[in-house]
Amino acid sequence: QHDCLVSNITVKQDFDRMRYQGTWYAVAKKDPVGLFLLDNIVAHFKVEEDGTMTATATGRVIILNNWEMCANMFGTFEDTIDPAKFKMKYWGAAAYLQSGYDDHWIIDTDYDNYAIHYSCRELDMDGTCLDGYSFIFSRYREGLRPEDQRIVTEKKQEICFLGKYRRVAHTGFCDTA
Ligand code: FEN
Repeated sequence: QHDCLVSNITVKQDFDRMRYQGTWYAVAKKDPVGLFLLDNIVAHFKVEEDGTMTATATGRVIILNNWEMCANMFGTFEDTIDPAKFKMKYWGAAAYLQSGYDDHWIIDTDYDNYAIHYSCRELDMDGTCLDGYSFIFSRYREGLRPEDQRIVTEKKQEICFLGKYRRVAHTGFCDTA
């Protein structure tokens, strides 16, 4: 269970995309290699009429010449045989934002308070994750309840990212943009 093999990581059983809809505030993140969102990260998940899950995300970025911007990102999710494992195609509203195609796994959620997201971009030769990212989401921008923190810490260990997270500040920077 704690061998750090990506193939052994367990995800939310019977993931219900309908209950996952709505706003999620990133309260902590583990960054991947390369360009990413800095802070003030808020995601909105939606299930379209055809059943497809989509999401938008905003977050602060610093582009060339130290320009602070709010990045508006879009994602569409492709289903896999596991209801909690998706492939996410993502792109930015602005041309300078990188686009990509990532795994998007929901490790755990209670739908009403917390969610643990995981994405491994590159597998190491031993089957562990060489480059990946993860978000801890909360329904409340103030953060997680103490009782959820315990679960989250346990899951961070399971995905072998414990100690690699940074708190995500919410200063209101992207609230009007
Ligand atoms: C997620 C929630 C569901 C929707 C989406 C999510 C993922 C977002 C990603 C964002 C990547 C941002 C990048 C920024 C960038 C999981 C939160 C979509 C994966 C790549 C810069 C910074 C500086 C610069 C140019 C670009 O490109 N940032 O000069």
